[in-house]
Amino acid sequence: MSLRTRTLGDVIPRPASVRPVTGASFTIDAGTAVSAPATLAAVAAHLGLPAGPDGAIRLALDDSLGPEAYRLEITAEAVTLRGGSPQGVFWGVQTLLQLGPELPGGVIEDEPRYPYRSTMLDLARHFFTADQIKAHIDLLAPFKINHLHLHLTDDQGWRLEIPGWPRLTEIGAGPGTGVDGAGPGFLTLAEYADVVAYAAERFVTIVPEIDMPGHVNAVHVAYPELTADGQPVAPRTDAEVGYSSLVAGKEETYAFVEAVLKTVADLTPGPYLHIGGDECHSTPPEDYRAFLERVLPIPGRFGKRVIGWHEIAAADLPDDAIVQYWRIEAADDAVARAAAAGRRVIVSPADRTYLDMKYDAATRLGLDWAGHLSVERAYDWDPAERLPGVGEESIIGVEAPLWSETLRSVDDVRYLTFPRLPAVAEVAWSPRGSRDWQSFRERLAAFGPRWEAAGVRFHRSPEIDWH
Ligand code: TNX
Repeated sequence: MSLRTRTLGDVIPRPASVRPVTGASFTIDAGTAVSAPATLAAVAAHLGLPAGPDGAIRLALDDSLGPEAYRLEITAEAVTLRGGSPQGVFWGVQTLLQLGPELPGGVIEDEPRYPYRSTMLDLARHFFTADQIKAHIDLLAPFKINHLHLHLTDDQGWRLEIPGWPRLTEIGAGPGTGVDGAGPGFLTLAEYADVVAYAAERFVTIVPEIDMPGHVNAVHVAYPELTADGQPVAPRTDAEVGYSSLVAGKEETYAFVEAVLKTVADLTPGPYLHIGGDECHSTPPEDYRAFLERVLPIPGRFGKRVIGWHEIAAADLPDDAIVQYWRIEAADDAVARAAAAGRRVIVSPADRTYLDMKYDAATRLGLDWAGHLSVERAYDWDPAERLPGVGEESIIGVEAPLWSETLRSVDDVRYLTFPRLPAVAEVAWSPRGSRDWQSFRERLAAFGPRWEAAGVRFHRSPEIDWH
C-alpha cells in the first residue's frame, strides 16, 4: 500500500459528487463491524468485516435513490452507506474498499452516467476457463463495470455446450481449435451457469454472444449439412474474418439458430442475447437482411432483448434492439437512422475502446488495425460526441471489447485490460464535466501497488507516474 494520504475523491471511476469534511476521518480496524438488514447481508459480506447489530459501518436501502446510486457519509464516529438497491450499495462498497482503511471524512453522492458499462472477453479465438472468467470478474467489479459480454463462438471455435448439437463442442472446442490451435476448451452448461451466478453476486450481468450469420466456420466444420453445398469444410486457425456464413435460404439454418438461442436464453437470467452480425463480407446483402429478419425477433420470443454489432442496422430492427457500434469512422448513417428511430446504442469505437489494440509500437501483444490505444486515448473522449446523430439520449452505455487472437494466458488478458479498462469505466460512469486526464492519471497511479500485491500483471504505461 502507498503511504500517500488519500483524499475522499481518490476513487475510479470518479464519483459524481464529493464533499470532503476536513479534520474528520474514520479508521477501519480489526474491531470495526458492519450492520446491515438481511436484504444487504450478501453485499455487506464483500467488505470482509464482521457483522454486528451496532456496527459503525451501516448499510441501508433508500428508495429515494436511483437503482445504481449510493450515498456514503463518513464521520469520525460512523460510516453510513445507503443505496437505491443492493446494487447501488454494492457500488458504494467498492468505493469504500478503494478508499479504506483510512477513510477521509465527508459525503459522496454517486450514480452512473450510463446503465450499461461493459467489457468483452473473446473465448472463441482463445478459450478461458470458468475459473479464469470468475477471476476476471473480480477485477472488473471494483471499477463498477456491470456487464461482461462473452464472445462464445467464432470461426476458430465454439465454446458453449449445446444439448442436441454435441459436435459443436466435440469438434469446435477440441484440440487444435482457437487461433494457431492454441486455445481448446468450452463451458459446460453447469460451468456457464456457475459463471452467471458468480457474476450476479457481483452485480455483473453476463451478455452471451452467438455470432452469426458470419464467423461460423466452426459450425460448418462440425455440421457440414449447414453449408450451402453440404460439403465438408476444413477447420481454420488463422485470424482472417468475413469468409464464412450461415445460409439464409436454408430451413436447417433456422432450426439450428432457434435451438442454440433457446439454450442460451434458458441459461441466461440477464435480459440480453447478442447475436453478432458483424463482418459478413461473404453474405450477399439481401441474404444478410433476410437472415436477420428471421433471427432478430427470436431473442424477444424467448423473453430477451437482442443486441447486435452495428452492421445489423441495415435490417429492420425490433423496437428494443440495441446496436453496438465498433468501427473507427467518424459517422455511420445506418446507426444514426436507427438511433433516430429510437434504438439504443452501445458505444465501442475500436480506436477508443478496443483493448486488443497495442498501447504503442512496442507492445508485445495485440493488433493495430485501429491504431495504437494509449491510456490517455482510452480516457480522453466522449461517447455522446463520437457519432453524429447518436447523442446522449440514444446511448445505453459503453463497452471495451477484448478480442483474443494474440492472447495465450490470463496474464495476457490483464496486460491489455489494465489500466485501460479503468479509463473506459470512468468514461461510462462519471459525469462528463467531472472528467479530467490529469486527475485520472494521478488516481490511477495508486492502483500500481494494489495490482502488484494481487499478482495482476498490468501494463506499467509510462503515461502514469506509478506509486
Ligand atoms: C473485428 S469488431 C472483429 C473481430 C476481430 C477484431 C480484432 C468486430 C465486431 N469484429 O472479429 O476479432 O476486429 O480486433
